Amino acid sequence: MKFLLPKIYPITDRRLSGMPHAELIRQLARGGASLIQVREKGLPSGEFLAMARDAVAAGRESDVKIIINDRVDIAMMSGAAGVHLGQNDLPPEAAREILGDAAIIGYSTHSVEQAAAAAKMPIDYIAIGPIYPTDTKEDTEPVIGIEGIAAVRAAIGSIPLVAIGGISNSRISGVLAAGADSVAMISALYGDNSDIPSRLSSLIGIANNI
Ligand code: TZP
Ligand code: MG
Repeated sequence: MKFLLPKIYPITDRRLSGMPHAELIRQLARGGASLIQVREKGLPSGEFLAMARDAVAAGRESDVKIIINDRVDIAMMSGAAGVHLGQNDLPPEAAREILGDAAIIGYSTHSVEQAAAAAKMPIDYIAIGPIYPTDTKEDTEPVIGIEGIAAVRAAIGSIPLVAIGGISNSRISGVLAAGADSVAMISALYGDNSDIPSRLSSLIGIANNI
């Protein structure tokens, strides 16, 4: 069965939110999240594993699936629902061999060519980005814009597609209309000090009313 992506796919960020992943997951769950990616860069592996285990436990409290960014080993050892791989991580074929058929595997792409290649891999969704400029990730590839989403959709058929990078409230409808199934977000969720659950639930409302 094809994996169904939620229209809004939150990604955790300890720096921007000032909160541990597990606490952020509880808040995002209150706002209606059903799938959350835990993104952690540069921590020693043991500390990342401990945080990932806390994150998975927090997700279980509300039936939220947790996806671990980059690390197949941490995804496996924490009992996460899956992993989100980048172009320089373990290849999707290897991740599938390790995690098995039930795991959710996502794969980041940055061009139509990469997305077309990804469409032949054993993955559950393709991510494409950055769509717009973003300050959240350093050294991003060039932005591909709304036209890029449409070109990727044409190249990959009906595989679930996540758009990422610089997507704010007012850009959600254009991104979904161009062919994305889901919008992954970081700074739109934590960019100011407003209440995270109500922020997310209003973003989900925007995405569902298109
Ligand atoms: N990958 C491509 S752009 C990006 C990632 C992780 C950052 C997305 O964050 P934001 O704040 O939603 O632009
Ligand atoms: Mg990555």
